[in-house]
Amino acid sequence: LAELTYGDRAQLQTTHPLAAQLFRLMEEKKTNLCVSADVTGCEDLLQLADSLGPQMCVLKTHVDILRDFSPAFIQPLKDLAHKHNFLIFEDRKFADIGNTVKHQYEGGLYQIASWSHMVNAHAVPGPGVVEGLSVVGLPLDRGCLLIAQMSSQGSLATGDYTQAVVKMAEEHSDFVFGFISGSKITSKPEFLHMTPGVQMQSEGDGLGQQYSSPDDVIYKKESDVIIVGRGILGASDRVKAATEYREAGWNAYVKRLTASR
Ligand code: UP6
Repeated sequence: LAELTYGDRAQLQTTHPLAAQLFRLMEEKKTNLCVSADVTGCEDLLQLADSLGPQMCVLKTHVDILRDFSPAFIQPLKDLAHKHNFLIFEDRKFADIGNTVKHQYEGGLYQIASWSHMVNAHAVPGPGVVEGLSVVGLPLDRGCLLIAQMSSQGSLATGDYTQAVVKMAEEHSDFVFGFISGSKITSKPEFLHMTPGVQMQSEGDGLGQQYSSPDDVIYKKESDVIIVGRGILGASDRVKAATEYREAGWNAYVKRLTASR
């Protein structure tokens, strides 16, 4: 069966506008790179978003590691997402009862729902976590990824758990549009797979992280998006490194399409 392009999948995705937008922008911009902007200062993050913006489809944040977060940081970040045509993904990994995640998503210091196009959640609490988030996110046309597998050594998210996450996603496909996973875990083409733990130089970080190459992740494991943090952030020339990851990810995608034809 010939593999569908990101553009084909944008057209198939008729129920989730944000997912369709992401597939479309990946096709147009020719990138399946998500940069994990794990820096601890707002200025550094904005600088990163501006300089690497042209290379990526998604910018992933951990706002709670910013030492100088203030609400004034959000508008410039949104402006950069618009300028460079990327989506913002706050990697919050929600994991509480529906009523609590609703507050964590909408309120508090960070007001995540007001600026992050997409968020993610653990399925551990059961479907209430998705339902709580979607009360806030659906009216804003936001989207959610469920964490079905993790890149860290000894992760408990495997086997039957992963399968149960797929089922939960399918039952909430108005809001959930994909997965954090190491590989493709559903054949339904409207779902997107994003994979962290990607680096070309290293095999791990001594704290349980395990790395695979862009080619392994996109070509062999048939995921859709590579998430790269320290592979880019740790390079002496971050723009050059991001360009290399972008090309490696895209070439692996083209190779997968070609192999299926
Ligand atoms: N992340 C993982 N593995 C997962 C889920 N999320 O590494 O299973 C996140 C981390 C970090 C990024 O929180 O922000 O992806 C990976 O960064 P790195 O490329 O520097 O290892």
